[in-house]
Amino acid sequence: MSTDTAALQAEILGQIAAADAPDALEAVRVAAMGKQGQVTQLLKTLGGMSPEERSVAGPAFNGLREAVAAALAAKKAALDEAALNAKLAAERQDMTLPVSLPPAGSVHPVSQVMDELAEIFADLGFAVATGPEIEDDWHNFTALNIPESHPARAMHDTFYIDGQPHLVLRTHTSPVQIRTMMAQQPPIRIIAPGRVYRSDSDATHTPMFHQIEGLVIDKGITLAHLRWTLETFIKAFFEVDDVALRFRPSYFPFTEPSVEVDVGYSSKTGKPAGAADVDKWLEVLGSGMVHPRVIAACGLDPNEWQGFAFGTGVDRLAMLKYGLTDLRAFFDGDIGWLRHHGFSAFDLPSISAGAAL
Ligand code: 2NM
Repeated sequence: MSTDTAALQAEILGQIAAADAPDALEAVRVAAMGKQGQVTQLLKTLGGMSPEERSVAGPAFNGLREAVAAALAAKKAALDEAALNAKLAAERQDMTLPVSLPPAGSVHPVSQVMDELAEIFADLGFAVATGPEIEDDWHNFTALNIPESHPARAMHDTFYIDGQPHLVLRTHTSPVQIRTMMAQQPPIRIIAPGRVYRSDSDATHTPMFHQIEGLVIDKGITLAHLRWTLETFIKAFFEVDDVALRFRPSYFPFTEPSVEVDVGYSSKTGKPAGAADVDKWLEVLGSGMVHPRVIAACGLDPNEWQGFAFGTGVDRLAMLKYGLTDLRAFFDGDIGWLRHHGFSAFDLPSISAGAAL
């Protein structure tokens, strides 16, 4: 390398070292390696040299070009890293600082009502049971005395899993009761809350909705136990001391006898009421004595064990208790609706407040 080339390299590397910002470094790069840059111009002179001159100057000039390019790249990386570190330092937030605003989220009315129901039934000695939302047709239908030809099995009600005709989205939470009866010995006292699915969609039906069902299996269980349990539950849930109930004979394949329960309602208070104040009836529950065939299907002797079961819609209970009118709004995820109708996460139902017995 000639002294000229060595001097030029030292000069340019000095400029690179002195560049303390990306635009200063870019100016050095253009002055050295740009079209009119010193290194570029020097490389162009190779064309006019004799082969002997070029065999000496060529490697020297290329060495210069490589040294400058490497120094530029190293300096650029160092400046980029310094810039990133400065940005990160400026943006740093202390996540351990206490929040200055109250939490903005709220508990959905369906979740609130589910919690209230679990609380009420826990006080009556019921455990919460859960099960899969994708069920096989034996647990969802057959064990519940719903034979192959029953209309509830028809395609328009039930969502079937593609290519697996024995699997359905559960149409009720009753299969949880079946699984419980098969897994544990009586006495059984459970509630089964959860999502259920039916192919139905209009102003009062959504293809997914929430149910809660209850089951008691023991010796000597009668309709009187059913009646007391439902009356106690309705009073606790609606926070009233007196309630008129109307038990109407009905039909479900899985109960015999089957009973639909209407709650006496006072339009004046907008709440369930005692007989003297009732001016309309609302149907709120289906129930009955568990069919002996259902008990037998679960491997229990129906001559030894009896029980009652009931079921109701959680979404509908939430509408009645909290004066909500549009079922579809429940599942829109509209943050304004949630803010207005939601509940504080700290406002858990308890015996001393809210849904108390
Ligand atoms: C209802 C109405 C009546 C019910 C029955 C059972 C089981 F598994 F024990 F047979 N579970 N749920 C039942 C009875 C559900 O919902 C309207």
